[in-house]
Amino acid sequence: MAYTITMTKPRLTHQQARRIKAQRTQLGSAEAVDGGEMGTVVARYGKQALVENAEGDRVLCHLRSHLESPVAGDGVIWVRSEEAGVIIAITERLNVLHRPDIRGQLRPIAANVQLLLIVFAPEPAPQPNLLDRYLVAAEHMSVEAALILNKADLLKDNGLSQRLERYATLGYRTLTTHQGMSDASDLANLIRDSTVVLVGQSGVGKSSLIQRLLPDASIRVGPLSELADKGRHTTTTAELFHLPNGGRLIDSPGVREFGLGHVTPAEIALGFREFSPFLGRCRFRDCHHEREPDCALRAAVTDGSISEARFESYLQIRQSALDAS
Ligand SMILES: Nc1nc2c(ncn2[C@@H]2O[C@H](COP(=O)(O)OP(=O)(O)OP(=O)(O)O)[C@@H](O)[C@H]2O)c(=O)[nH]1
Ligand SMILES: [Mg+2]
Ligand SMILES: [Zn+2]
Repeated sequence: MAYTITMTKPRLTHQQARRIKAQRTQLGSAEAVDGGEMGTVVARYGKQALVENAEGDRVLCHLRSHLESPVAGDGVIWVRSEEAGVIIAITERLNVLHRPDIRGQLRPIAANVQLLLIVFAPEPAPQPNLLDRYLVAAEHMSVEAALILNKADLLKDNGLSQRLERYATLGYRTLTTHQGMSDASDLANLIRDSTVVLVGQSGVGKSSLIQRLLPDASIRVGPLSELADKGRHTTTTAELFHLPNGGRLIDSPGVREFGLGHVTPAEIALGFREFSPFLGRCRFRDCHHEREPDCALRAAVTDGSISEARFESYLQIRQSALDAS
């Protein structure tokens, strides 16, 4: 299923976007906007959203049906009502991350993200091409991506460390870690003061990573045998957490299946950053990089500039995108 990105070009800072929003609300009434307060969506619970104001106070807000669905990380304008609040406008998004719900329908889950932290682990082992799919998504979203090999205490000689190393060679920031490591400064350094969303398969330890940074946060992690869902405290809704230094972490529910919807072969190729020197250099403009003569990409694989594993991964992702369309 798909984990896709829609993006508006990130030309504005979040603050600029908020300011401009005052002129361009979905409400269309500057007066009502003036009466509202700025806030950030911390989490969505069905038809309500937990909104945090500038002072850090949290209010459960109702949504207006004509508004786009607000998600964690969204800037909103809300007004107080009797016992709760009402969201009256959403600020223009810099970007938004989507994932499929249980019926396979794409839903937005996080907005205004600056770093996609792709978490993987020895258990559950990464699905084929999963990391590359996330990297295509990040590139497509114009968001930096970094990779975390978590649960390193479970590492066996299964090539995962080498895989992480290959991504580091491509210029991605990487980190190997596990929950037994008391020092979380490497993790904090990766995040600094940016807004980060953690993505990856269910059970790789995304929520556990947040818990290491924020031991006091009420975050649900770990096995709970009486629960039906294989005993996991699986994350069910994206939720935003603040770090003491200003960083913001959005935990997201893990995926079992993962695919990229609505992405063209050309966009997929752009998601493989080491391909870029070779793109557009094949003999045929519409080269599929399969059997065509004078294919610059395949030549780069032959001379070792592009790894065979990544090229295979590209072909597979492209094929599944074509199959899905
Ligand atoms: N051995 C080991 N287990 C870990 C580590 N980190 C987390 N776990 C365990 O892995 C299980 C899943 O951890 P979570 O943090 O809930 O995983 P998640 O990625 O948030 O999963 P979803 O919310 O379903 O997407 C829990 O039982 C954790 O205790 C680690 O570094 N080493
Ligand atoms: Mg979780
Ligand atoms: Zn080619």
